[in-house]
Amino acid sequence: MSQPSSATGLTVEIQDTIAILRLDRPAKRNALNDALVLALRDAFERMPATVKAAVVHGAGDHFCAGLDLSELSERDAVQGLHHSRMWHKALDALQFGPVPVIAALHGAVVGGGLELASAAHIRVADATTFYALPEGTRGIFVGGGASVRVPRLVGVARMTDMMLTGRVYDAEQGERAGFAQYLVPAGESLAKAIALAQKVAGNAPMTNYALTQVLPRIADQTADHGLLTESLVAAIAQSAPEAKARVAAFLQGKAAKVQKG
Ligand code: 1HE
Repeated sequence: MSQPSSATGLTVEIQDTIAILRLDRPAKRNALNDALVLALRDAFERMPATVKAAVVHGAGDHFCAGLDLSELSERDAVQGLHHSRMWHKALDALQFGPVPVIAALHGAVVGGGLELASAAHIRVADATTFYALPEGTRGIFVGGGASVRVPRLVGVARMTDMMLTGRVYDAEQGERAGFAQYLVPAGESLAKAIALAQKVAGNAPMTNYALTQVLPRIADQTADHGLLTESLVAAIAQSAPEAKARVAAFLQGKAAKVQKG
C-alpha cells in the first residue's frame, strides 16, 4: 500500500510489516515545514497495527536540510515557543511511537534533520552523509529536541563545538562519533535500513516495547530507580509466551546461535 506524496511532503508506503516514510520535498532538500512535521506526527500516531517497524528516509540528494527557514521569520516569541513544542510532540510520536524506527541517512543531515534522525532508534548512514547544526551560525538555537537527544548520541562537548564553530562531520567521522550505528557505501542506506527493519519486525513485541519505551526512560532515571525498572520489565518480558517459546527453541537446538558478524 502506498500513499502518494501530497501537500504534506510525506510519502508513506507499507510493505508487509514495514512502513517506509519518505520526506518528499527534494527541491527544498526536504526542509521541514509545519505540514511535514505534522504529517510525521500523524503517521506515527495512526500507524496501522500490522506495521512492526518503520524506516524514515529522504528523497533526492539529501536526507533533510532541517527547519524550513522560509517559515522562520513569520513567528513572534510565543508562536516560536509553540512551534518548538509542536516539533517536540512530533518527534516524541516517532521516538515513543508504536514501532522501532530506523533512519536511512544520506547527504545533509543538518539542523532539524539531525533532530529528526536522532529521534530514531537506529541510524544507517551512507558515505555521502554529513552532519551539522547550522543553528549556531544562523543566530538561532535548536528547537526540535537536539539539546536533549544529540548529546545522548555524541556528548555535550561535540554538540557545543558543532554549534559554536559550525563544524561539519563527514560520514566516517560521524559514525566514529556515534551519530550513526551503521556506515554503508553511497546509495545503500535505504536498503540496509529496510533489511534491519525486517529483522527488528521479527522480534518479540515485548522486546521492541522495552527497547523503545523503557530503555530511554531508564536512561533518564537514577541508577537505583533504573535498576528497579529493569527488574520489573525483565520479569514482564520473560513471562510473555513469545519469550518462553524462543528460549525453549534455543534449548532444543532449533534457534540460531550468536555468531560473529
Ligand atoms: C531550503 C533549506 C531550508 C535548502 N529551508 N529552504 N538548515 C540550514 O541552515 C541548512 C540550509 N541548507 C543548506 O545548507 C543547503 O541547502 C544543503 C547543504 C542542505 C543542500 O545544498 P544544495 O546545494 O544541494 O541545495 P541548495 O541550492 O542550497 O538548496 C536548494 C533549494 O532548497 C534552495 O531553494 P531555491 O528556491 O533557491 O531552489 C534553498 O533555498 C532550499 N533550501 N535548505 C528552506 N533549511 C526546530 S528548530 C530546527 C532549526 C534548524 O533546522 S536551523 C537549520 C536550517
